[in-house]
Formats: sequence, structure tokens, C-alpha cells
Amino acid sequence: MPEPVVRPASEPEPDPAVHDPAVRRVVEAAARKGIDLRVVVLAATTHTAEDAARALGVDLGQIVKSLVFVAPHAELGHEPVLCLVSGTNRVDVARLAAVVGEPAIRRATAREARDLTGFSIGGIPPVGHAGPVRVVMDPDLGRHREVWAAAGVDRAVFPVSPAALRALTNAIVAPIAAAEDAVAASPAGSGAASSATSTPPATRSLAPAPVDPEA
Ligand code: 5CA
Repeated sequence: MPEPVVRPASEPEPDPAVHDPAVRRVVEAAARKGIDLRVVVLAATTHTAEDAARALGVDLGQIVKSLVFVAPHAELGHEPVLCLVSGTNRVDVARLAAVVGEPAIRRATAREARDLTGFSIGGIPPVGHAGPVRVVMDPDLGRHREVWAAAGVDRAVFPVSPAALRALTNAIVAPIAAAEDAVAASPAGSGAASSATSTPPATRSLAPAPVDPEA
């Protein structure tokens, strides 16, 4: 597996973004859970999953999208729910609603996402949020030995194993991706168009899949 460039070649000093308070909140939150993060700051933006995959030279499926949803509660206001989703997948809101038992859950606006997590879209990390956040993780992330998540700002990411990501976030692992996107969660014989090419067997395990078709 190729090692990505750790800092922009044009800058001999570590990128100042490493010291950004947002990045530090992420690193410190992980450290409190006993996990040492290796933050990689890239010269190019990693605002979207596609940007991050391109900049790192990894499979899009290895990028962790951190998508904020809100469950409206009469007394408690809006409860954030963070979905950690493989870069190739989209969240099926009906599936998410069923998984978390929140029928009215919806996508957060950019402002809600920032207010509820303390981070701006494009840099929203899996950990280090302003308050407690329920986290749901897409089982397709478990198909990779290593995945990359945002580290607080939109040029910073970090590699992590899916198992460590789950431990870090206390995530529940559940099929929340749209059926046409998901591999691990697609029910056999569901009637959904099945790919003509060979598809790895469905798994909900976080162990790396034996074969990574993109590797
Ligand atoms: N740094 C990258 C890869 S780790 C990243 O954070 N990707 S992301 O997928 O988690 O965040 C970008 C996503 O935020 C976009 O794909 C889009 O789904 C979502 N987004 C962008 N603008 C808005 C908006 N105005 N409101 C809600 N969600 C948005």
C-alpha cells in the first residue's frame, strides 16, 4: 500500500494547519481514547471525499464521509447523529431513521452541522465534537484495512483502521447506505439490480475483506 506524502513538498516546515485548534481537538479526543492519530495535511483541498481520494491516491471507498443528520426532539432540540459512510456510498435516510429509531431524522444544514459538532463541512471529523454525538458507521468501511477520515479542517485527514474508528467513536455498525451503493449491506436476492461483475461476499465484519477490488 503506497504511503501518502505527509506534508506538501513545497513546505519544509510542518503545515501550520496541524496546529489549527480544530485539528488539535480531534487529536486530543483520540488521545483520550488511547489512539494516536497521524494527521496528514495536504496541499490540495480534501473538502469532499473525491478530493481526498485524489489527493491521497487511495480508493474512494476508503474515504470516510462524516455526514451530520439531526433528529428533532420536542424538549431537547436537535440531536445530532453522525454517519460515517464509505466514500462511494450515500445514506438512505429511511434506513438511518429505522436504525436510530428517529422517524423525523433529516440531513443537517451546513450551519446546524457546524453548531452541533463545532466543525465546518469538509473537515467534520469522527471525534472531538462540541457535545455528545450518536455515531452510525457504514459496514462497507470494514472492507478496507485502512480508511481516511477528516481531521477537523478541509485539508487534514488521518488514516485509521475501521475497528479503531469504531472504538474511537463508539459507533454502531449498521446498514445505512442506499441499497444500490452498499456492498456489505445489500441483502442477497433483494431484487435490486445485481452487478454482473463478481462482488465480494456480504459481510458485516470489520475485519478487512480478503480481496480489495481496487487495491
Ligand atoms: N474531508 C472530506 C473527506 S474526509 C469530507 O469531509 N467529506 S464529507 O463527505 O464528509 O463532507 C462533505 C459532504 O458534506 C458533501 O459530500 C456533502 O454531502 C455535505 N455537504 C456539503 N454542503 C452541505 C450543506 N450545505 N449542507 C449539508 N451538507 C452538505
